[in-house]
Amino acid sequence: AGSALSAVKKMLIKTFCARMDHGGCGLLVEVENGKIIGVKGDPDCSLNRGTICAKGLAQIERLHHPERLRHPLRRSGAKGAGRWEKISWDEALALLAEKFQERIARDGGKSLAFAQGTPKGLELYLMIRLANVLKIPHVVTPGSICHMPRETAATITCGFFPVPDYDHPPAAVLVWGSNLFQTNEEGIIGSQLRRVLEGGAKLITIDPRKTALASRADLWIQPRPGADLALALGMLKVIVEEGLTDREFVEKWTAGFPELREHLQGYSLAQLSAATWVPEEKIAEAARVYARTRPACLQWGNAIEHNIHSVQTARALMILKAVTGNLDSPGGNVNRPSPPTLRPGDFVQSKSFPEKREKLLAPEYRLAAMMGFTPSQVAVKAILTGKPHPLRTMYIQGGNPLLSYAHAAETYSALKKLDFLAVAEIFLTPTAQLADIVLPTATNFEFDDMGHYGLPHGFLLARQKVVDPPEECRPDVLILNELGKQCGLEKFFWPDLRSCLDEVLKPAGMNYEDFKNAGILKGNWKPNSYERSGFGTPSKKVEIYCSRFREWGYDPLPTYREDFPAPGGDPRGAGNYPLILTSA
Ligand SMILES: Nc1nc2c(c(=O)[nH]1)N[C@H]1C(S)=C(S)[C@@H](COP(=O)(O)OP(=O)(O)OC[C@H]3O[C@@H](n4cnc5c(=O)[nH]c(N)nc54)[C@H](O)[C@@H]3O)O[C@H]1N2
Ligand SMILES: Nc1nc2c(c(=O)[nH]1)N[C@H]1C(S)=C(S)[C@@H](COP(=O)(O)OP(=O)(O)OC[C@H]3O[C@@H](n4cnc5c(=O)[nH]c(N)nc54)[C@H](O)[C@@H]3O)O[C@H]1N2
Ligand SMILES: [Mo]
Repeated sequence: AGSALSAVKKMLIKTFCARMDHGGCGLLVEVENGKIIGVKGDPDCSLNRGTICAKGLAQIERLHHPERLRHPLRRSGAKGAGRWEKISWDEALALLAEKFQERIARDGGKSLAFAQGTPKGLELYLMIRLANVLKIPHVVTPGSICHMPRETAATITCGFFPVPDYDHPPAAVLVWGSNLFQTNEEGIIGSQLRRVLEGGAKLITIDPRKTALASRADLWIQPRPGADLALALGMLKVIVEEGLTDREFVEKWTAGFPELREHLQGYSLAQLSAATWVPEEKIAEAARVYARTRPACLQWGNAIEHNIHSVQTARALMILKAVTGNLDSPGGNVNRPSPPTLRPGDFVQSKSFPEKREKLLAPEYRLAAMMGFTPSQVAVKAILTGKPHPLRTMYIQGGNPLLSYAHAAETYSALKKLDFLAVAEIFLTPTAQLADIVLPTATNFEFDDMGHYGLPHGFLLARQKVVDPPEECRPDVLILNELGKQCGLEKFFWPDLRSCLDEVLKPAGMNYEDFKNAGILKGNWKPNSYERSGFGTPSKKVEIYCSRFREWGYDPLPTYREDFPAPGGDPRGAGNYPLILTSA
């Protein structure tokens, strides 16, 4: 038995999780004869300290799944009929490059769009780079319901995206529309929060659903779905009117507090309570606990972005952090600078395409335009109506719009109406089933990657390769790199993936080998950075009152209106529509 065992080649490789969310857990991956046989949390990783979630554990099953795509495919029957023929990579890439160039020759590429779902690593940035150097303005993402409302609201209000600081443990945590234990949203690991709670921090949870977090909360607030803005205004009203603000910070570092005070006088707590279904005393209690317990951190989640006034809700929560003195102070929500790698703007070659903003499909969506993406529904409507102009060719990577966009029937008609659709996937999803060609991708553990490039949480993780991908599966980044070269843009692309990774790491004075050894690369964080240079806004202060919003015709202060569309036109959903649907 001993000699048989020694013939088996076993290895334990350290890497980081990716792709089922924004990633972050350090992992120990056990490999035997080139196959992954075990995955566990890395006890030495400072982020997860050995924990791992269900998604992390399911990776082996996912990588070895019998239904995984293993060959490039071309449709051989009608669209969606499920008949395919295998083609070679050379054929697939040549066809794709030809379809891109055909569009560019016809209308400058106006009718060509790229699309991605949840970003997973470097591949979204490479997609934007390819689009920019081809001068294609449309990169379609679900950003309008994921992350972008919070990012724009935060950037406009204080100049950075604040992240929870669980390292200097907060004494209270306000979890607002986040299901962190199951989702590890934005690379913040649920077990980081759990450790803080085990250390005795108070917990307030705001969620219509009794989540695991809600069941252990000191105070669980169960609002009417979508009423978060009214609830935030109610808490602000109590904090301001009971004098629970951090006076020194408000005086020195905020602009527009007097306007806020006056604005809040326009609401009664009774009215906000009716709008939110939360009793007045509970709104007041949540406000008092959050404002009086220092430091307190706000763990916000995706739920606040799944409603019609997401940016204003995020603005109200930004103001909540600021007036209580929890913005950029240890144990609150802090400004973690990125490590000194190649800046995303440089990586995507934004200077190759300065006129992008004018060419966007929907420049009237100013905040989306500011972030440079096309909201998904704008693209769907352009395909269906030809307005403001048609989209005819689409390349989708790492996304399944048929399931993840609103209005599946409309999305289905749109995808079917395209002249040409290519989908890069690991499975033949409902979206991929509507494609003209399908490209089988390699995925995490199967190539060198870094995570999560471009996410503003202040660190970068070396997601090193563990095993070879199935023979014909290729990483998205390599597909895009190859497409760029086939479109005659060699000078913007690399001989191989390592050269690309090395270029990103160069400003940090290292290459990918050094990075693998380091594991984590952190930005140089110092608390209260505003004391040195002010906040990154025109006034150098936290802009409670936002004059840029006023100029653009948006509410300069977060404003709740009774006439926001609600189910059945009745905020209580009475009459014909007694139920409210919400999703997690
Ligand atoms: N009703 C409802 N709709 C929602 C949401 C909700 O909560 N409720 N959430 C919204 C949010 S926040 C988001 S971000 C979107 C997500 O929208 P999508 O990203 O479109 O949805 P996913 O199902 O995550 O699709 C990701 C796809 O990527 C594939 N994939 C995994 N790894 C790789 C890889 O390495 N390369 C490639 N090419 N493919 C890969 C997976 O097989 C999967 O099919 O959905 C949004 N839509
Ligand atoms: N298992 C798993 N993990 C994932 C993903 C996945 O698809 N599956 N997707 C990843 C992605 S792309 C994202 S963006 C994140 C999202 O992760 P999270 O930010 O945690 O968001 P959700 O889980 O969609 O919703 C969080 C909570 O909001 C509650 N909620 C619903 N409606 C409302 C409301 O109106 N107000 C309030 N206050 N709460 C409400 C829900 O009950 C839920 O418990 O997860 C990432 N991680
Ligand atoms: Mo998301």
